[in-house]
Amino acid sequence: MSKPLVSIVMGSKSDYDTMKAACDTLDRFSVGYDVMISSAHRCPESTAEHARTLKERGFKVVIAGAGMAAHLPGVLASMTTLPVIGVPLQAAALSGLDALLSIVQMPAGVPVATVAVGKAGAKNAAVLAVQMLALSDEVLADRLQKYKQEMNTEVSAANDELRAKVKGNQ
Ligand code: RP5
Repeated sequence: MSKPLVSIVMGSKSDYDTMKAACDTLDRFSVGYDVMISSAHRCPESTAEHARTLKERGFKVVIAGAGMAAHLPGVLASMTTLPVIGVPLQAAALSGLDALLSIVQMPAGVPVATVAVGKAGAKNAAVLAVQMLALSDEVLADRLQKYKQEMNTEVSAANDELRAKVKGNQ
């Protein structure tokens, strides 16, 4: 595993079940990461300290997951020049729509690359981070190519299986 290049931050321990998909995906690509809980609302000072020192500690990309009034990705983006990928999480009453709107609607000049709500988003955040890192890493670029090929093969096998099982297809 390489030194940590991706900082994964989430607002609460209740977010980990979903954000684990980002950790697992980075593991699959053998990309080093650091994972932590830090809340923009409940511990703003340490969140700011983390954001301001990301670059000097060697991180290249940030993945931030949060639910409800999900300010964490935007707050981190406001204090670093590293790219920040925001993962809206399903929490409480509004099933993630609240977090999605909060994360995606950043004001001009402070982007957060917002992915899908929930586990698909957490996984895609990791794949997107790998794609960013692969711009200057041929080994990672090769791994991404193989990953796409594997997805292609899986869909093709599922298609063959379905077509063999369902009578209507001749
Ligand atoms: C957000 O509030 C967290 O990201 C979490 O998704 C949500 C609820 O947090 P808990 O009350 O479960 O700690 O800050």
